[in-house]
Amino acid sequence: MSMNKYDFLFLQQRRKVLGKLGALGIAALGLPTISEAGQTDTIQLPFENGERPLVSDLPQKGSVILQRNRPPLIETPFEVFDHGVLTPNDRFYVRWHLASIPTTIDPRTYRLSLHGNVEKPFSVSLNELVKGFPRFDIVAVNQCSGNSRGFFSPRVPGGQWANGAMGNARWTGVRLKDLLNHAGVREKSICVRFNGLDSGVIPQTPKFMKSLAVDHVLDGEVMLAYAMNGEPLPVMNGFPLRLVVPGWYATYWVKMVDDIEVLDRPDDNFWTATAYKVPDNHFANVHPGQTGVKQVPISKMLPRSFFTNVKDGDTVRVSTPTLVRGIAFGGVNALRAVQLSFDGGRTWRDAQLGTDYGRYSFRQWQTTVTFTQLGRQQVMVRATDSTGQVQPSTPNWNAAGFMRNVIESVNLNVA
Ligand SMILES: Nc1nc2c(c(=O)[nH]1)N[C@H]1C(S)=C(S)[C@@H](COP(=O)(O)O)O[C@H]1N2
Ligand SMILES: [Mo]
Repeated sequence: MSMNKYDFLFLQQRRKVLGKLGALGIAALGLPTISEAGQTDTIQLPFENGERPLVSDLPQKGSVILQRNRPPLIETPFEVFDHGVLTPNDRFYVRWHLASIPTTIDPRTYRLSLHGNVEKPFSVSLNELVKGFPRFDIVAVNQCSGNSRGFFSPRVPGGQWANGAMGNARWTGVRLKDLLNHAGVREKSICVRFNGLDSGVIPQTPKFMKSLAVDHVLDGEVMLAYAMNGEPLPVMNGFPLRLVVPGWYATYWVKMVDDIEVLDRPDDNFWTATAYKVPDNHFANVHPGQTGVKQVPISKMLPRSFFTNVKDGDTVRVSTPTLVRGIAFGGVNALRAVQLSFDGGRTWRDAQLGTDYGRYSFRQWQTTVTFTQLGRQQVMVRATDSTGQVQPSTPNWNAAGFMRNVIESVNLNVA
């Protein structure tokens, strides 16, 4: 038996998770209510009614923004993105649809099964999965479809996120391609459906399941991750196994996966067939109230870029070289360039790009600028991907609040 550096993760995890969850009592993942948490710290998200509790007593989490208790909705404070391109696990955002989430998982008895339209259905323990299949690593951005929904105008229902419903991590695990080849996908297979351990409080609630086309799942990048930034996944981020779909919105990144089924028909389950639709046009954009627009399943992420060391209203010194920096990503395509404009978008100049962690990762950008005029100075940032696709200068709008990727800007006060 070969040693694997990830073996220890599973042996230690049970105690670790139980220890921390134990402190919160039996309800554990039913997070403490705001009053129980006794928290007075708050953070103001940059839109109306944007005040939220800042909490630091959630299982396996550091200081994060509590958007909602149950099911958990937790946002990453934006300053975290200034510290590096990999988002620490304990600050990584969290989103669940259904309220019944296991609070303890025993990695020694956990099993993953793969079945459906395959030659040899199988089921494996975590140890068998780690030892039996080649290890695969990728750095990729996980972004909620509704990231930045709080900025939609007119406002739309749903979690009122600022820009922190995203994170970037190094994911380690096994490729779906290797799992599917092991089982032998039969002819006439259409899609592969992923199911996790969470469920609704009433039995009628549809299980959260997502499907992807067979060819996509076989692309050699779609994977099941058992580690995130070299550590076991936090329970709230899907311990012990989660799907990683590089370049696609996080709704597909099913957590706590224990069941994979190959289907020889389109998937008609609610979360795949009905939910998560967007207008069938480039930026998922309609006029508020517009009807009759064809809707398609959400899929590939668009390019985005953000300031991380300055924010709206900050004061900077006149005639002094000032470092401005941030992060950007290309979405489903690689990032080609990040550019800044100081004249309202008339002209753009390239920012310098930091280390490249791969096509699906955040990438740091920076530039040094000397402001010579006193008063208000607007700075805009935009990303271009490898296909030449640029962020739009006007915000998109759709009723679900999905796929925002408008050019970001800050107004600085030069003094
Ligand atoms: N099992 C399960 N997986 C899930 C979900 C869920 O409700 N249940 N939500 C999805 C959605 S919509 C998002 S945005 C991401 C959030 O991933 P995170 O909580 O690790 O940040 O998980 C995805 N995977
Ligand atoms: Mo999401």
